[in-house]
Amino acid sequence: MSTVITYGTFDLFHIGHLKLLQRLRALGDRLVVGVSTDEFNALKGKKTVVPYEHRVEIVRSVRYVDVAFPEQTWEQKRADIARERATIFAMGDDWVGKFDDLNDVCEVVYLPRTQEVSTTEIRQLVAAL
Ligand code: C2G
Repeated sequence: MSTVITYGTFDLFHIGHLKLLQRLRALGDRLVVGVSTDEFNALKGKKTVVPYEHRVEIVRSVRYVDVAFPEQTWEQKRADIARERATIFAMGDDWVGKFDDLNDVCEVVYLPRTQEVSTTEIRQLVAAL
């Protein structure tokens, strides 16, 4: 049983998020996802539109996701990896290199982002309506 673990805000859930989760699930038998809480996003300096409770429920409902849990700190990843017995930590490649320090406890993988879509672009398009 190989568990893949990833993290994200998943604000205004879009095809880029879906394609990432789909590809991550294909790397193992199980996919667990840490969804950034509103408080943690404030810490990241990231403004969100959709509240955490909705974002985590949407991620939890995606067919590729087995478990979704709150991401509240940068430091919780090692404990999460141990708890979930994750063998692969994976993110989109906008994070390439940022989590290589985890490679003593699991494989670290960065997958290409889906081009032409982002939460920021969606916000700009909606604002221009
Ligand atoms: N992503 C993607 N393609 C896009 C947009 C996002 O593959 N067009 C990926 C990102 O690379 C990331 C995941 O989808 O792996 C979630 O993206 P965000 O919600 O923007 O996540 P972020 O706010 O970067 O949070 O501790 C890690 C952080 O919590 C990551």
